[in-house]
Amino acid sequence: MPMIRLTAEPAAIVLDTTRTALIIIDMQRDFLEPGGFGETLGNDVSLLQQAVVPCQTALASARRSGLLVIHTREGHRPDLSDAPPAKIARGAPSKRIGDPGPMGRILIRGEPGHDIVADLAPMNGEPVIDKPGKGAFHQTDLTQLLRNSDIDTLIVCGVTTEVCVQTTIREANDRGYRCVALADACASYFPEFHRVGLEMIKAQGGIFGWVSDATSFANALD
Ligand code: C5J
Repeated sequence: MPMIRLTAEPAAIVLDTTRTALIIIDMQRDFLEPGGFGETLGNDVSLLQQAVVPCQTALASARRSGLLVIHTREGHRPDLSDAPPAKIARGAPSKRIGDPGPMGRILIRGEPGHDIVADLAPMNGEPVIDKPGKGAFHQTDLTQLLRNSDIDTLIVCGVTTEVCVQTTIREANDRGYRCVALADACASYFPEFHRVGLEMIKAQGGIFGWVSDATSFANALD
């Protein structure tokens, strides 16, 4: 069996690469580029750029090693029928979900802002999960997809650390998956939340997962 040992905290983890998937969360223009959802909420979107190269490192290694690679995108149907009114109404953004912006309608499927950034574009055959919520399991077919590929471990990266990355890891943990967050391949608009978000995952002996980094992941695979 193609077993590898990945350096991680709170302890190293042994993975079967045939049962491990890399899941890249919401590396979309709407979160990483000016004029999208992230900026309408008042965030400095440049802070998320630092996750791009580590995500590329993890992605290239996963592809070379034949791991299942899954991409996710947060967004809604054009008629907003899948968007909870409470989500649309929340906060005091400069533009709300569905409003027109420089990259098309904010957080709407099919609009330029909803696309994954060019540096991490999915390849043909890599599943892309469109999710209306923060967690990748909520109202998606991710469970079935993982079951069909006999996956037991998720390597998780993307944005933002304490929102969609952590929500997905919590959901996955409760469903019995082992999750490893790649610290440098995740990012937040709030550096402190990024740090503490990762601490939360690995505290108490790994209460809901492990934390590693993109280079360690690539070294373990290559
Ligand atoms: C947020 C996400 N932060 N992808 N979404 O609203 O983390």
